[in-house]
Amino acid sequence: GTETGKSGIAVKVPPVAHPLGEEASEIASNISYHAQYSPRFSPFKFEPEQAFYATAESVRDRLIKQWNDTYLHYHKVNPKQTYYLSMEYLQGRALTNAIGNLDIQDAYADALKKLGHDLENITEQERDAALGNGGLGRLASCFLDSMATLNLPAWGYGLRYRYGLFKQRITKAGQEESAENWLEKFSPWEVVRHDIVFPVRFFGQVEVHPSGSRKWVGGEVMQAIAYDVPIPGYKTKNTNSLRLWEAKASADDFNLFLFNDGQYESAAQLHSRAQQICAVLYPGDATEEGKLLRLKQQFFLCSASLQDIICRFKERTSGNRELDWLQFPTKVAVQLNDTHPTLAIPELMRLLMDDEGLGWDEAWDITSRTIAYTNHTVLPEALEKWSQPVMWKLLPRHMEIIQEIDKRFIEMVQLTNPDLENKLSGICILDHNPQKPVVRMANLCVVSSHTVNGVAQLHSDILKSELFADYVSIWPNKFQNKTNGITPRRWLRFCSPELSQTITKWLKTDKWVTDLDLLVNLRQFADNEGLHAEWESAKMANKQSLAQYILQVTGESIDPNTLFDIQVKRIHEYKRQLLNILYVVYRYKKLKEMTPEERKQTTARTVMIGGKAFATYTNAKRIVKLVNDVGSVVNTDPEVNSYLKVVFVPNYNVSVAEMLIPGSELSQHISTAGMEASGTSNMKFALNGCLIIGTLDGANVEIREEVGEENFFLFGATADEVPCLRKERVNGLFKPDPRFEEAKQFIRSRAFGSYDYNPLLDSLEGNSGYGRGDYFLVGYDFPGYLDAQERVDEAYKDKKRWTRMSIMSTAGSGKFSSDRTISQYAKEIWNIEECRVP
Ligand code: 4GP
Repeated sequence: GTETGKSGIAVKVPPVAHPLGEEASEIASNISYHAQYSPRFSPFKFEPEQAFYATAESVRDRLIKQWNDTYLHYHKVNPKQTYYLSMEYLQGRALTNAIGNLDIQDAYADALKKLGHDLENITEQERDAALGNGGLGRLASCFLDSMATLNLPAWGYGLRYRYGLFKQRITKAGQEESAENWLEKFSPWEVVRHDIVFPVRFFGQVEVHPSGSRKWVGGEVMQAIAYDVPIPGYKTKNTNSLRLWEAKASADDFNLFLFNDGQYESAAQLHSRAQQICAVLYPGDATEEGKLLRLKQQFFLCSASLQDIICRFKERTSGNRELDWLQFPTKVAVQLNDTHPTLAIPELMRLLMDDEGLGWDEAWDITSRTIAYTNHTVLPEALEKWSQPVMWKLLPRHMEIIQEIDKRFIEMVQLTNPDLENKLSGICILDHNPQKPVVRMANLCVVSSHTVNGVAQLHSDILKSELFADYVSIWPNKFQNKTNGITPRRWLRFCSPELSQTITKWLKTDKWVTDLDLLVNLRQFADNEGLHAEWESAKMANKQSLAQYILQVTGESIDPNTLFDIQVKRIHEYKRQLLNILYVVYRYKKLKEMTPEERKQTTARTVMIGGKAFATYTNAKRIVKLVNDVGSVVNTDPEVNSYLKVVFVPNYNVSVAEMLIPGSELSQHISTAGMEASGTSNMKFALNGCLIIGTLDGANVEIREEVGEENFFLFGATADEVPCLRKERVNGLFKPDPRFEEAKQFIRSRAFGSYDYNPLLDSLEGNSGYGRGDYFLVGYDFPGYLDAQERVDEAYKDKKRWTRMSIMSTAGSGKFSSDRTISQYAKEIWNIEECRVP
């Protein structure tokens, strides 16, 4: 073998043999093999990057065997299988996870050491697969991990975006975005399936045959080609698939004549249009541009996935002479991750009727028994509505089908629920508003799915009492709750090995990794000094690594003896990063007013805020800039900076989260009540022994119940108070707390540089130019938040008490394993069972 030394000159890699264990030496030779024979890089290079790819390929070799076995086993047993349709997956890095799930960490570490590398260092070479925006995408990835770990026959379907979520850089001007080219080199995890290709049509027209049957013809046809990513379960053979589609035009669509004529672009028109489809992840927030492209992406995912599902259904039941289509819902469950894949509904109807020759009633019965829908947000701007004219143009046959679904729904309501007659215009699917006729995707989902669920109890209650209230009287049993969860593998076992070891030692078992409820047994040691010492030392080690990381990416040195206070998530006004930074400003001002002696009595804090702002979301970008500007002043103020520091953590993503969360002590989940459907980072923080300051919103409610209210810093209006408070605010009936005014005034006085923050701060006034009159109730919640922050400071001064609270947080996090969530989906929505590979 050959390796490059520090000088960059090729050197001989020593032959691998003892004293490595058998497994480690086999691994080492496999890695060397890939470094030399997988033709990816020039030979004679074995720097960390090459070592990463070679290592990943060797891990993939192992996965492929069990992956194939899993496929064959499912094929043979032919169980009912779930297909999770999602436009987003935030997979992050895969190497640590794969090695950990295969339980070969030590052997890999040894093997790499022998080859002159360090496993940890190697894993950092991997680019994050960031094919999602935030919570919804990361949830999908946690779900995949649980499905495999629970040996469930369940696959994910998504799109293979060329560019994932943008990279964020912070400059003097604030956030700068650039393309995230995660496939710049290649992904060692994906396997292209050249034999899995389906045609997907756009545009065209509907042809009616004399028999009355209808067929969608013409338009343009793209090819969907499958790229599979293995999803290994933890310590099990079962390895599921995430199938990502990529679009391409077929060779016939290349016009050689035009090309030879020098018309290069026209020659390859369809090819370049195909490339656009999977070029970028849609930013997910409301923008006008790219609407048609986004719709194409959604349809592309739905059509390719359903053709594939149907194909598999036919293959697996081919023993039967005649296909019994009514068996379809007993073999297939399709879960829609929000409304983005709604077109799966009319597409399944179309495939069953137009291609398979079924009648409407049969097709409808099959479709509605197959599909279920999860709602992830009640924000009105996120509820998808597609223009009817655009839909008629792009998907004429689907629009006919949607029209028919709507017509039958209306007739059904008139017949069975005549009292809802006056509500019909709100609950039917097509909104015929002459100015802006649209298709309401959430309504289509509710009408067509057998089950609709929210993602935390409070959110599911709000769906039933508000957003979907009128449907509840039609279908009282259609609505469920499935409180979100997170995978304990990535979010504790692998990202915090020190704390994991401590937990395993005290519980005398590592079974908690797949049975997270076992964590409650930590409660009996909550006051044990021995555990306290180990707990504190594990947390301190994590804080030190985090400090190291912060120094490396921001140049700021932070003190691990201060309270590490973190808020990381997409920047959005409803998540109220502005409340956080306003309080920091207030705290800074008070520190300035204190005597040096008084300052010494305070709890020293390092406040870290991170997250990406959507590129055209002006206020979100202003918030990013404000955090950075406040940091520049506070961190360079010698009077104060040993008591308060403010760091903006750039380019927040899955691997940054894996660094931050283990080192956190306090984390902020402070959305306006009723607006955060669930939140999932709150679960990750709590699991890592981090205390939460938060509102009664989303899953916070359940976390507080589980960890105990004395271990949660609660503040703020409740969801049912919010509407009334908003009215009062707009009508000038609310008198803001002077401390809130003081904080805003301090920023308006340009204490943090010359940038004009007035437009941002005006959004917090009763009657602002923004027009929403502090819609997010920052002013109302400010005093309660201050009070909660004071309680945090007090608690932190008492180290014993804090450590106890930290242990209790972890101990109370069992419920938030995505294994629990997925088991509930499997039982209560999908009706699928474990299918373990022997
Ligand atoms: C998010 C919700 O905002 C978050 O509360 C929830 O935890 C997460 O889904 C998973 O259910 N929604 C989105 C989105 O990310 O794009 O709507």
